[in-house]
Amino acid sequence: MLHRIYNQVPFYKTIFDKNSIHPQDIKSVEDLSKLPFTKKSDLRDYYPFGMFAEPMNSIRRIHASSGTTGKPTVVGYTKNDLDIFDEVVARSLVCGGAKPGMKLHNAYGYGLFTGGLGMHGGATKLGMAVIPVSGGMTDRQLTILQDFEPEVICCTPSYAQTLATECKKRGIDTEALNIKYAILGAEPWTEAIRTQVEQGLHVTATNIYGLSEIIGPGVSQEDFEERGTGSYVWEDHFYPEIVDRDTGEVLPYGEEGVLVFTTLTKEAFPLLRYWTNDICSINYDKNAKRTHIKMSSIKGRADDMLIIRGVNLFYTQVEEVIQEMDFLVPNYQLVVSRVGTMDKVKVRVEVKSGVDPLNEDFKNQLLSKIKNTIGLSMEIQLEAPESIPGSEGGKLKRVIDQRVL
Ligand code: DLL
Repeated sequence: MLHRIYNQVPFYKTIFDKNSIHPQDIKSVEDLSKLPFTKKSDLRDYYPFGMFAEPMNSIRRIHASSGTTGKPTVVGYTKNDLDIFDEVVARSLVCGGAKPGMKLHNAYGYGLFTGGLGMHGGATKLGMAVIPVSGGMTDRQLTILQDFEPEVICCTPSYAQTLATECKKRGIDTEALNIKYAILGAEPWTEAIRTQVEQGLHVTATNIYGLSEIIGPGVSQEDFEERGTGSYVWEDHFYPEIVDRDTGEVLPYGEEGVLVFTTLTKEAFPLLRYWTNDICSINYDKNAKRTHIKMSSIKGRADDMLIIRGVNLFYTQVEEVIQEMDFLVPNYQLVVSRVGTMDKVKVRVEVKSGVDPLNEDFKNQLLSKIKNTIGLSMEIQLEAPESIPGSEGGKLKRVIDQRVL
């Protein structure tokens, strides 16, 4: 693969030559650390197809992920890459509880986003009946959940929250639904949302992780019987490293840092040491069912980390505190603003039905819990149930940044 990359991707040839490294010098995965990282900005520089290692007549599909700024990142797949994609997603589905013969309600968006078609291909390979609902149109989603009786649903965790809330609002008895497993990913989420979704939809909910650049969904997946212990990385295809976000130094297992992947088998869009910007740790779990390494859930993206009065903050940390407050549901939003030179965070979070949002005691409880665990004072605004906008189908923006930077 290294020789192919060297000869067919000008970006990598330059990198190797500039660092006086030849593909022959990389004799093991450990030797990869001799190479510099590949970053999203490098991909942008070669927009749209300049990073492809195969000619267009070998490409069978193109996807793109829209970043927060500028042009999207474009990725391509050969026939063999699509087979690998199907394979890792099929594995992920099994890991999440799915079996051949079951129906998959696929509520990830179809289109340039890798979620919809990625899950679709893997489920087909596994022998499931795919219902390609795509995201949004919640009324129709609920009808299909009731009438088509799928056993498995996949969507973003925030959209699963929306579905749970809407079922409750409409008096749909979720215990009577056939749905058993929810495979949720594409954005960070914590145990708070797992509890809400599992109780709200009567499912076993697991985490699926991935990114377009590496393949799409199905880079790693949590096992339905080992929830909360991390997600298996399909490391026969994607070699993970955790590196220090400032120095780039490879960190030992168990330490938190930036997740970096090298694709080992991809043809059209191979990447060496791709800097995902996602923060987590990796480790082997000796008591696990499978032998692959596990990655912890993603705390957030390095570029989404807020620095508030010198304290680093990921929104998932607030979500974790919400989990401990039995009067709250994890429907929330962080509003960041600047007063003078001071950044301020307001937490808007919904109370459970029947709880008074004006209850000062509850407000103070949350305030001091956040102060004690995160080390920051935040403004708290408790809100009535169903008053904070949730996901309408895709990834949800939890942080509203009002600062003019
Ligand atoms: O979100 C692929 C995907 C689709 C994964 C469906 C899972 C399910 P992108 O649009 O390229 O691809 O976004 C990738 O989303 O770098 C993470 O920051 C975030 N992300 C994806 N899965 C998770 C997860 C798809 N389970 C970016 N937990 C990644 C936390 C996630 N963050």
